[in-house]
Amino acid sequence: MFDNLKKRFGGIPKSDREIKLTKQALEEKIIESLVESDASVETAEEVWRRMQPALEGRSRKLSPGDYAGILRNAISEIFEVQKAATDITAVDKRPYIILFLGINGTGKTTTIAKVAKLLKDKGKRVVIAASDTFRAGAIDQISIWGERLGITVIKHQHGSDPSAVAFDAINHAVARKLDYVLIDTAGRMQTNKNLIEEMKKIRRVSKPDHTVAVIDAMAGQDAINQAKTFMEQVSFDSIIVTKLDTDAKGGSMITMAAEIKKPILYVCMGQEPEDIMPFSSEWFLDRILPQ
Ligand SMILES: Nc1nc2c(ncn2[C@@H]2O[C@H](COP(=O)(O)OP(=O)(O)O)[C@@H](O)[C@H]2O)c(=O)[nH]1
Ligand SMILES: [Mg+2]
Repeated sequence: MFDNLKKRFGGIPKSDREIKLTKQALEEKIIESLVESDASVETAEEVWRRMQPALEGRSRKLSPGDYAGILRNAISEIFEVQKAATDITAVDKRPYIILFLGINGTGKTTTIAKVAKLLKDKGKRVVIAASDTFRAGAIDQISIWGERLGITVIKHQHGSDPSAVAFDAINHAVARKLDYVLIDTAGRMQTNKNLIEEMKKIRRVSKPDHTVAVIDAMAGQDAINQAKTFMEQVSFDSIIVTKLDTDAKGGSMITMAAEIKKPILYVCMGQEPEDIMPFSSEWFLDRILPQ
């Protein structure tokens, strides 16, 4: 995981001798490492800019340890946005309604199964709204997860109004005093006006307590642009990043923090319900930086 970034960062000062790089050469190497690992140019420049106060006033010699520490602090600052993260597994309101948004195929449905299992394992009572009525097979897919996990899925027919499904699931939860309603939705391209309008309607009708954008780590820079466009149309509160078990390079996660400025709640690394874990920036930094 993130080997690309780690290798690049690790290769910057290969020895104490090499650390006598000119400032310009160091800048080039840092920015190149980040951009080659899917961070945006703006984010890479922000990391470099945040390194400046620590680099200024130092002698030209910098040990590899110093360099790693300065880089770590700069990226940590960008992840301060994590302080705003909500622990969605420990909330007071009941039912707590979570709406999941994202482009097609990013892993929304699988992520809902994972979050549902996480909640169930904590003793919470959950219902899922099969509000992806658009894609053929979507209702079956979420129903199979529901059966596997022992969680009720509220569904209507293929092609029916997704907002009505969400509405029914919420009523189901209220009547039975359930703890959570997780709303699955159809993947939509930010360019598809009808689907965006439909999304806004689901939001209006379901009045979610929390909206999660599910973003595929493999999508790189493109994923960030998608999320940004989403936010302009339908705002969201936090991010879940999927597919970290693939060869995602990791730079896009720094861009998410820097440019989307929403906390990453969980990361997913596989196709099974247990392949999810809470995100921590310390965990991430340990994986991308040389020790
Ligand atoms: N390797 C891997 N595959 C995932 C992960 N999350 C989802 N997938 C797969 O990605 C594909 C699309 O997932 P799905 O949940 O249907 O996406 P949706 O269209 O956003 O609902 C499926 O084949 C999932 O098994 C993950 O964390 N890692
Ligand atoms: Mg789906």
